[in-house]
Amino acid sequence: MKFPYLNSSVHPVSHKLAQYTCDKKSNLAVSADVTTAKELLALAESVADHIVILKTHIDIITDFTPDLTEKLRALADNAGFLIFEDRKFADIGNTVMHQVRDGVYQISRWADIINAHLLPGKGIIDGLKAGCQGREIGLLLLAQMSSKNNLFSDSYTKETVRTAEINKDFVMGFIAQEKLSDDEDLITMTPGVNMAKKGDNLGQNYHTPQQVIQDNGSDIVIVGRGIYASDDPKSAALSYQQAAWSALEVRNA
Ligand code: 5BU
Repeated sequence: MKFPYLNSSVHPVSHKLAQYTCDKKSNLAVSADVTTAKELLALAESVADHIVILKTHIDIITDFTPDLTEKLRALADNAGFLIFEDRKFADIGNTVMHQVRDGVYQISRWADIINAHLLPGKGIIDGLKAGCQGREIGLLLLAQMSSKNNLFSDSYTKETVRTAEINKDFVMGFIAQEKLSDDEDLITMTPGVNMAKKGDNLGQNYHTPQQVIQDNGSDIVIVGRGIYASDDPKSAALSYQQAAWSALEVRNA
């Protein structure tokens, strides 16, 4: 199995992710886009055995208290998955430093992975790094998006890749629709994955785990509604886990 990213140069969060991936035979992230603390905890518990990442949008939780992220943190450590807060930071360094560290959510106290647009320039990386002092956190840069008619140009994507490659002390990889860098230390995670639908009516585009992992060379599939909106999220998570893992095995054969 080649997914491991276990070179010594790899980001410590990627290293941990690779260990979970190999132990659990899973390259699945669940996007837990539910809106109450109770639903989020119940979903996390039901899919815990099948995932290596739980992706949150903590600001859509209507009844947030720090107790929620404490419980998620404990569950993640016990069940062996990482927490990725999909906040998509996009401001100047000083502002994102506060946004990741302070406010209601205090993201850097509990998340393992965060992400950002490089649009404001390199200062966003430095600001987030400053706000994440004291805990091991990996940053994913948004190099491509799944949505229809998005404004990512090829040159913007290329510049994002280049910037990731020279900031590997904090940047662990990309959110993208395909593998973009030859640097094996950088990991690619792909949202917009669903085995039953081609898209939604608000601009989302879907691909299958096979297309994303086997054909496009990504490492991790991120699945939201395909799992949490199904009648049985646990068995849906198992199906996506098996599909994404077989695709990875075929790719690496
Ligand atoms: P879905 O229910 O599987 O469509 O949810 C996809 C999730 O991934 C959702 O939380 C989005 O905010 C997130 N996402 C995405 O869909 N596409 C992107 O390019 C990025 C994030 Br970046």
